[in-house]
Order: sequence, then C-alpha cells, then structure tokens
Amino acid sequence: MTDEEKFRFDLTGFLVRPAILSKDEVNDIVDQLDRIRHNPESLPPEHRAVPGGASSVLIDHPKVIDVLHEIIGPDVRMESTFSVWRKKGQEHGGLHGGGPRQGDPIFGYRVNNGRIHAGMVRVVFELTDISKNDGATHFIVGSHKSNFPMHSDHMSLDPEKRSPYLMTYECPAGSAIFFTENLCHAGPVWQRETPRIAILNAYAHLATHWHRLRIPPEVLNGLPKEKQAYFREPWIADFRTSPATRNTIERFMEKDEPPINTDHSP
Ligand SMILES: O=C(O)CCC(=O)C(=O)O
Ligand SMILES: [Fe+2]
Repeated sequence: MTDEEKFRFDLTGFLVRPAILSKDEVNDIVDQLDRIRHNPESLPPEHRAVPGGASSVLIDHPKVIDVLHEIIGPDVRMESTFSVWRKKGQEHGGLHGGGPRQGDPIFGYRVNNGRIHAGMVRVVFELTDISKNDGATHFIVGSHKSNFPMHSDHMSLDPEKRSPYLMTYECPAGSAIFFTENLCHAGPVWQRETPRIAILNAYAHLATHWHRLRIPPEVLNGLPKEKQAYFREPWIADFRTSPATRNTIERFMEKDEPPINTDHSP
C-alpha cells in the first residue's frame, strides 16, 4: 500500500485499486456467476457458490491481502461473501452505517501510532467496467470517522438532494474497491442496461466474527487448504499449550483441521 493510498483510504474511508485481475480471471468468474444463476448443474457442486471455483482467486489475492494487512492488521479472516448480478432498476439499498462507532471492535475505525485499525472491511470486485452514473456503491466520504450521527440532510440518493460528500468511483472490470464498514454507504438503483456483476467479500480481524457463515460446506471443503485457512476458527492464542499456540495460517496448513463449522442450523 503506498503512502498516497493510505492517505486516501484514511481521508475518505474507501480505496480503489484498478484492474488487479487479468481479463481471463474476470471472464472466468463472470462465466461461473452466469452458470450459478442460469445453469448451476453445468458446474461441479463445489463451484456452485462463491467463493468456490474461479472466484476463489479473490480470497487471498496478493493485491487485496497487502491492503488488508495494513488496514486491519497482520491476522485477518474472511468472514462473508456474496455476489450480485444486478439488473437495471434493482438495488441493494439506501445509505447505511457511518457515525460514531469508532470504539466498536467489529465495525469501528481507529488510527493509533500511525497504524490504521479498521474493523470489518468490505472488498467489492467489479467484474464489468463501471462509469460514474451506473449506480455502483456510493459513500459519504469521511463518515467512518464522524463523531456525530449521520444527519438526515446527507442521507438522500436523489440526484436533487444528494450530499456534496456523496462519492462513487469509475473503474475498469477487475478492480477492487475497499471500504470500511464504518463508512456510510449505499448500493443504489442500478441504472445501466447491462447488469452489474460483482463479488463482495468481507474481511475482519482474526479475533472477531460478525456473519455466521452461509457458504455451503461442499464449497468450503472444495477450496485448497491455503484458501480454507482464511476461514479458520476466530481465535488468536491457545493457552492449553506452553508456550501458547498462535492461530496462524502456517499452523492451519500443518494441522488436519477443517475450516470453521458451516452447520446451517440457526
Ligand atoms: O451493493 C452495494 O453496492 C453495496 C452493498 C453493501 O451495502 C455492503 O456490502 O455492505
Ligand atoms: Fe452495507
């Protein structure tokens, strides 16, 4: 992460890394998402949901992990993922999040001794080219550090009533957009004739866990071990041993241990 990227992420709460995926990677993931939606039987069961199959390249992409290590810390887990195939007129929803939650260990955003400590970080992988008026994710910049609750004068997506701090991005297919979940953001109505095809992964500190996992067990178990490691149990140290055992990726790789339980019962 460059100093300029760090400055921009801290100032605004989001960061675009353009075109980190190759054209082939983008095409393979789009093909997988197309089949998941329209012809799942053409895929093996372990590729019928994200983050399996072609989309597994996103889990531990080096240009993603290096940012996460600087804004979350050296120990990160991936804790949720979903894909969108958003047609014209569809939306995720209005502005949400933002405001004085800096102390919250799940969502909070803090900077201490020159280091960023973000809670949950969402990474949006755009798989089509994005223009400003398409309706990709929008942000109220700076709201991740706001000391007052979000004000109603700044919560509209209506073009006439938008906050001057509402921002979005333009980027080529294969770009990654990072944002702290403490940033006020929205998934507005999609405006383009062709769909928005994207995958949104969520990452957090190894010791915290917000989403119960919904990934089908066959998909998680079908991942290579080094990718399963991002779904290991959320703990830091095991004091049943002396010295204490650290929950590192290296330990997970050595042990014959499954990733976190994907039991779907509530
Ligand atoms: O669909 C979008 O663009 C935003 C999704 C969202 O709100 C989130 O991932 O937290
Ligand atoms: Fe959200």
